[in-house]
Amino acid sequence: MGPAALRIAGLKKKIEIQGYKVRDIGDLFVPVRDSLSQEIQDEKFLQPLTQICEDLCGKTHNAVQSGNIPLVVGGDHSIAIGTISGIAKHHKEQGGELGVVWVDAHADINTPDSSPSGNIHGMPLATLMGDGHPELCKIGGDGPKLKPENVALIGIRTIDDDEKRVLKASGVNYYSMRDIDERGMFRVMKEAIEKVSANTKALHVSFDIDGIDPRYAPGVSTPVSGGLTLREAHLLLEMLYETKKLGSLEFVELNPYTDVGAQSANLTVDLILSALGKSIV
Ligand code: Z70
Ligand code: MN
Ligand code: MN
Ligand code: MN
Repeated sequence: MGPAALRIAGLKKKIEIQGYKVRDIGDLFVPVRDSLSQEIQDEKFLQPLTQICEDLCGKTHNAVQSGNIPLVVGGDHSIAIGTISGIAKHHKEQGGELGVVWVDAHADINTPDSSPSGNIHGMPLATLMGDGHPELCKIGGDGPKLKPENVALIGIRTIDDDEKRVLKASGVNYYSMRDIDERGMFRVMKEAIEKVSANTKALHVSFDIDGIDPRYAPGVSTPVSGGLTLREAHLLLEMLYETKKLGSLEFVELNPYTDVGAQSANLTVDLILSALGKSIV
């Protein structure tokens, strides 16, 4: 329902006003969840998610290869496996590396071994770095799609016990809500951008709407209090745009069913515009 809510909120028109040519290639084919067999449900939808991510990987690869900026909207954060695999494949072909800023309340760095839930939306970051279900790790070609030093995780505030160990051992740059409290978003983002830009040709933002505080964005499936303010989220995206290296975007986990009116959908559209260069003055 997330993409539909963003279309209704005027996403395409508002990006066009910002000066871009926009092509909406429609929804990916995603089977109706509750129509799937018990076996597939017990496997946490691994098989349909693999198909969806393979499809998406081809589409983002195509988009970046032809010089376009893919904007992927979801949908749960499992889709980042498809989105980023396609983009990273392109940069690998060009002999370059991809940097990623991952905004989230969660770290999304569980492995099948560390995960208490088994949910794949808790594993995309580890999967993209090569530690995950083999069928997901090989999407877009064998081998890791991201190097930990090229990743910055921002806004985290709820991490599973085993996942903490995985995060610390991973080498990913991470900035918790406490870091943002202490240092402010401006300084955190300056450092994060320095880190993920150092060895990379292009940047991607993977923005989980639950990274924002639920008082601004209630329309998510797993609200966690103590998140980013509206202004912090905009500043983060404005700073990313100003790098002139932001080549792809992804906004996930918008859930219109839990939204208050269209508050979170409208906010998501505004955030996308900041990432595409909209400024106050
Ligand atoms: C928990 C798990 C999660 C949402 C990521 C939560 C994961 N760490 N939830 N994004 N919405 O199950 O792995
Ligand atoms: Mn997430
Ligand atoms: Mn290519
Ligand atoms: Mn999350």
